[in-house]
Amino acid sequence: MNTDQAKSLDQEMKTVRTTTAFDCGGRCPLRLHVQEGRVFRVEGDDTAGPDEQLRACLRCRAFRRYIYHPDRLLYPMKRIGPKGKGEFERISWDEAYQIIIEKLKYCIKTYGNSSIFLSTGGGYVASLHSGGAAFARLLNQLGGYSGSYGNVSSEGAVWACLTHYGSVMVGHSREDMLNSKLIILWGWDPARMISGTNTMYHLIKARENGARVVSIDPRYTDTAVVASDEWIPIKPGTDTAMMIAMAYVMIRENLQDQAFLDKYTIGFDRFKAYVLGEEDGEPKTPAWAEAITAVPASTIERLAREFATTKPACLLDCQGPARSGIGEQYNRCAMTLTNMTGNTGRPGGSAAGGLMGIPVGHMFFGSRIPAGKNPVEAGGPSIRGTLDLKLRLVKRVHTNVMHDAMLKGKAGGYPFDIKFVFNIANNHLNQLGNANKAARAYEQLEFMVVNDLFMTPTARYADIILPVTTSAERNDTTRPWPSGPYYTFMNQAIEPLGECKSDLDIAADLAERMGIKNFRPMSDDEYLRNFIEKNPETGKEIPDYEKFKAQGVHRVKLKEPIVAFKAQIEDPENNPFPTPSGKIEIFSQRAADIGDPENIPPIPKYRRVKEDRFDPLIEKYPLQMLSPHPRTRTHSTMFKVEWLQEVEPHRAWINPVDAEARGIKNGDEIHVFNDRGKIAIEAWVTNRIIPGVISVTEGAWYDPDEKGVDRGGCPNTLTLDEYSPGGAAVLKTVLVEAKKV
Ligand SMILES: Nc1nc2c(c(=O)[nH]1)N[C@H]1C(S)=C(S)[C@@H](COP(=O)(O)OP(=O)(O)OC[C@H]3O[C@@H](n4cnc5c(=O)[nH]c(N)nc54)[C@H](O)[C@@H]3O)O[C@H]1N2
Ligand SMILES: Nc1nc2c(c(=O)[nH]1)N[C@H]1C(S)=C(S)[C@@H](COP(=O)(O)OP(=O)(O)OC[C@H]3O[C@@H](n4cnc5c(=O)[nH]c(N)nc54)[C@H](O)[C@@H]3O)O[C@H]1N2
Ligand SMILES: [Mo]
Repeated sequence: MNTDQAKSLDQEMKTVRTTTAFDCGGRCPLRLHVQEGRVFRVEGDDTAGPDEQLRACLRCRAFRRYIYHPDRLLYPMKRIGPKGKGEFERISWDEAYQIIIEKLKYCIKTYGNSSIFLSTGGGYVASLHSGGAAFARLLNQLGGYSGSYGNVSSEGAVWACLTHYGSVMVGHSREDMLNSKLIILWGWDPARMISGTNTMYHLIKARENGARVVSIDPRYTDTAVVASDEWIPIKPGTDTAMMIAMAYVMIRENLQDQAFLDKYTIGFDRFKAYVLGEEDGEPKTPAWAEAITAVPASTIERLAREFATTKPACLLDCQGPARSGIGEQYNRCAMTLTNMTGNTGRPGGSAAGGLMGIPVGHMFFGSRIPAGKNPVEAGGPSIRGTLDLKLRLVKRVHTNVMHDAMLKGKAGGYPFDIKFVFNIANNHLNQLGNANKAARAYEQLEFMVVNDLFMTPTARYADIILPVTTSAERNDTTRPWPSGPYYTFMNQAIEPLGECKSDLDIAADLAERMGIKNFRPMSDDEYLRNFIEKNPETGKEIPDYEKFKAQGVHRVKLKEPIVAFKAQIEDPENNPFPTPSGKIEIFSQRAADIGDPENIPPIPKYRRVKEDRFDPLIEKYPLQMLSPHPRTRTHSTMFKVEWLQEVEPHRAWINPVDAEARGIKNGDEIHVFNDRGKIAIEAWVTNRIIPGVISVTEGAWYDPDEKGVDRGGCPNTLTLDEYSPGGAAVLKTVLVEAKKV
């Protein structure tokens, strides 16, 4: 290339600062290099030195392959074959809108507004173009809609945190790990699942700084491989037993921080009575826990002593193990241990609770489009401060049973009969429990619209599919999960591909055609400027909108690391905990008032549940199945990107003991099955998982063959569509068997 050519090339090229808005917990500042209207290269953050760099992971680095994937949907489509077969034909936007509006009006008139179900998801989490809020706004102006309750990620942890602390802001900013001497990662694998873009950087620094890092997980996780000093394998669903036995050791050896407990908590005596066996005649000794957890009693004793005597120490539980039969108790027990060791509210410590949120710009997370009030939900019971899930489900269905509700409606005890579904930014057939039942539910629906970028397993059941843009094709703002602390600006890099539109564009088009005035009163830029400048938090934090837009990222300068409940601990008189007692509630009267002590114990407890390792069903289905989040995708998003498929093929982790007993060799095709379904998948025989447990990452696309075998290997073909007493989606408590094909 001669100099002139290079120069002209240079002039045509531009670099656009943006990020993705996938629901992976991170937000990576990206530079999209664009030439002649096409992104030709993706680079990561160059706006800070190593301590502050927000380093993009493999998924964002493959963003170009996602934007230009040959399977991207580029035009509106109408189903022409049987549901689920994926036979569609291209139609115009006009025709698509006309069909949708006709059907919407018909369903509202014939069955009422409650027959319209709006299902949103984690496909896109940003301020302006998030489809959930745009469609809620549209439907509210048309008389309302039915919806679901229960965050599929974290409802168990949310319930536990509200019970225990009265707040979900239980996190420390990540650099506070550097103040720790002992870090216990209890069911948390941040090297694989992003939980704040630079979390691993700070964890590794903390270890270099002398902290001992322990991973407790049925799998030898990626984090354990690269950053842990010790791996303690444990049977799934039994963490509460180990935590309670650690409490037993601390109490017997008088290692608990009694002054902390006396000053800041209520109900420790009730918990102590349970732990010592005074309540039920069963002392919760390490030997008792060993029989449940398969963790040696000596290990439990050692860790209990270490945790109680190493200060400060942080226990980081998460949401994965809580996405289970009685998952909220895992987070409650973890919080109780951090209280017993006096680590709550202290630098280098932790409050536990699994949510890890910090109060910087959390109001800014997700959509800022005002949705308005939903007339269908008017007149419901007051749910303020309630821990009673039943009250929250008077006007809604729990997320993980929405497909059951579609099948059974009011006759099945649900609040409405669903006829028409808007599925926006989710792949729920694939991602909620019991995919075969979900397929049956979508098959019998009267009508379904899916907005997506790809022909997902859910989209195959749609009547109309509307094609959506990527974040490279529009302007928006976002922030990472509550770990931050920073905001990112997504500058539009390219024109929308094909005829793609954003969900907000689509909702606005429908609104206009249905005679709704002033649906989108501002331009995108005015909206974004308003969000930033008028928001009480961001308004203070981001002084200059134009500068933020140009830089693509705004870091919030913290004087010191954020420590959850620091104020409550330093000055309790002036800063009570937001619980009814003003203290940390190891005993919760609100939980007791629900009147179901077996399922909703007012103190944290170990509890047996259906399909746990002691369920007699284990005779028939002897393996517990885990379904961790994929390193190479965000759930099912990016599934099609070949680069990412190459990084980590979809395989079931199985221990050599279990493999040998079944004649399974590494690389064999196996079937994993139970009464709900059967998946076909390649076996990976590895000591990185304990015997009795099999692991299949979530997000692989459901793909049933004519015999009903899911050739895509989607773990939700096997999971339960149920929820725990605290509202956790029961996705990790499931028994299966595996056999060589
Ligand atoms: N790369 C990537 N990052 C992501 C996501 C993604 O899809 N891809 N998704 C994002 C979202 S929406 C969420 S909610 C979070 C999810 O984050 P998590 O909920 O933390 O993730 P999981 O992978 O479900 O589970 C974490 C770990 O728990 C372990 N585990 C499972 N059951 C048990 C148990 O009973 N006991 C113990 N001790 N450990 C257990 C698993 O082996 C796994 O290593 O991740 C976010 N980050
Ligand atoms: N077995 C098992 N299942 C699980 C979990 C588990 O641990 N185990 N974890 C659960 C958790 S924590 C979560 S959060 C859920 C996530 O479940 P979902 O919310 O269903 O997430 P995705 O599978 O990523 O599906 C998002 C879809 O949105 C599309 N999309 C992306 N951007 C846009 C946009 O701007 N507009 C529209 N309309 N669509 C867009 C993507 O192409 C994709 O098809 O999965 C849950 N499922
Ligand atoms: Mo999630």
